[in-house]
Amino acid sequence: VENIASESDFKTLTQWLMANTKDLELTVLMAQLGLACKATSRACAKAGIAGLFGMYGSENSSGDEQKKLDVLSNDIFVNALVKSGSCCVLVSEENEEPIIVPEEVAGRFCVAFDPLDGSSNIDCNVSTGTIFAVYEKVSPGKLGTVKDILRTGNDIVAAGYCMYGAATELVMCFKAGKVERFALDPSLGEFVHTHSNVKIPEGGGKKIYSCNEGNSLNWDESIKSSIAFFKENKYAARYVGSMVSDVHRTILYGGCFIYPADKKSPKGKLRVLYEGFPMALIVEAVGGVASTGMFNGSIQRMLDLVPTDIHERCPVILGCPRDVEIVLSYYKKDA
Ligand code: P6P
Repeated sequence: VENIASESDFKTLTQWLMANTKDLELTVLMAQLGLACKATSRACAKAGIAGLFGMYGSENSSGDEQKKLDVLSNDIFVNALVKSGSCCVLVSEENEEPIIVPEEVAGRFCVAFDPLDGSSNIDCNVSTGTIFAVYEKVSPGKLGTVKDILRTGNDIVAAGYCMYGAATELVMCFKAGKVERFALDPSLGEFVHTHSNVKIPEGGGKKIYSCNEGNSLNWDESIKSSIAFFKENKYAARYVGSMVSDVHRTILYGGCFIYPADKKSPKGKLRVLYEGFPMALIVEAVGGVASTGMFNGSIQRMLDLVPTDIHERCPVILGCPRDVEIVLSYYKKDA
């Protein structure tokens, strides 16, 4: 898909949203998410100068040591989303409990987000990202409840991620919509629309597998056989350790990204609401496949899960159909 922006003719995220969303509250919500991504990109870029590297000195919901940038990015997103007037429930990786937005400033949407996913990479300047998924509340009245967000991934109305890399790129889609790519022009302070209707390479693209092989002793036999197959078939191994970066490369180049359940983490490591689901919506929209592999006794399409806890984990096997089907074939054979 060719780049649709040029120095003399470009469309900003706000212009694109106004032209493509008829729902004002959703337009404002997505514009506020874009603003928070810009502010987070700026914080990451100046962290070395502003003394924002290093630990904050507390733990998050997963018991992970919080970095200063984890806390700052989370505050940026929570403030931007509450101020949007479009949200009623917020779920963040950084907050143990859901944030129920006060009725007087509440709106129709529920947002699950990881404000700075892969932040363990930030102090050595390796790319990180923000991941988000948006639901529309279903409970009556203006006050949201956690039930409005503990729902199947099929109810998600919009999802996306922002990658803080050499360029800051925002990739998003509305349910059943096309995947759109925007690149931040820092000199304009605007996300510029660069690609529309992004698709994973036809035929599966580059032979790349992406996983943390440090966990291989704990893997089940199906995953071990799958990775052995990729090695025997001359696949390249690529693993950044930031889900946004590994998924962005998978979407654009092809291949697959795998974070399976294993003996140490029987439900996998990645979170359903703000890692698995948003990435699954995007991957399916670009023509890929997003599965949990064998999970709770059956091979599940990721978006069909119904989480019961806001920080629930799930195994992630996503990418081009060619490679995900190889992994699922081993699960079917070993079942
Ligand atoms: P590991 C980052 O902590 C993260 O949540 C994802 O961004 C990434 O894909 C994964 O965990 C990396 O986990 O165990 O390989 O360090």
